Amino acid sequence: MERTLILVKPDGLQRALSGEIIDRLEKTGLKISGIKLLRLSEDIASKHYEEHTGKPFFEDLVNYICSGPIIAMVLEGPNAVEKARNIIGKTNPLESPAGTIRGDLGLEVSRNLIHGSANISDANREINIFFEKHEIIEYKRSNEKWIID
Ligand code: DAT
Ligand code: MG
Repeated sequence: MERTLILVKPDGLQRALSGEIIDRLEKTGLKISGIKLLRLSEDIASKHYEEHTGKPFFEDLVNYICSGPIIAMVLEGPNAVEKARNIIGKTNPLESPAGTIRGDLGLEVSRNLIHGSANISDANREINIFFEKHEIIEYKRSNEKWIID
């Protein structure tokens, strides 16, 4: 089953929106298979965002993601990557439609509350940065047949 990496960014926690953000994703039927609170080092943050190295916003991005605790989460389910990205919205909250997390809860691209992996290969790479194998738990939910055909 497909997995994606989600981060509730520091603004999400500071604004007490982590419950709301997780709620929206969890209610889709995607299953939480790993979750933790952590504060990123500059090294880990730079590794996570390595595709953006050298861009004008890179330093601010790394400072922001390291500025407070975050929640890292692995979500699992059919098309988990694309489904989570649809719920999250566009990179810039201003361009994100109503009904999406960034569209409903954010104003600026540099305070966009949440990260979700962009594709399956990014998801695998990012999950490996944040989670050890034993921190991802495989389990069945009793109502799974009502969520996944
Ligand atoms: P996403 O988080 O939607 O995958 P991305 O990978 O293009 O977006 O960029 C990573 C993060 O970098 C994004 O969530 C917010 C920040 N960012 C992207 N473009 C930016 C810009 N033009 N100015 C400031 N921050 C930006
Ligand atoms: Mg991205």
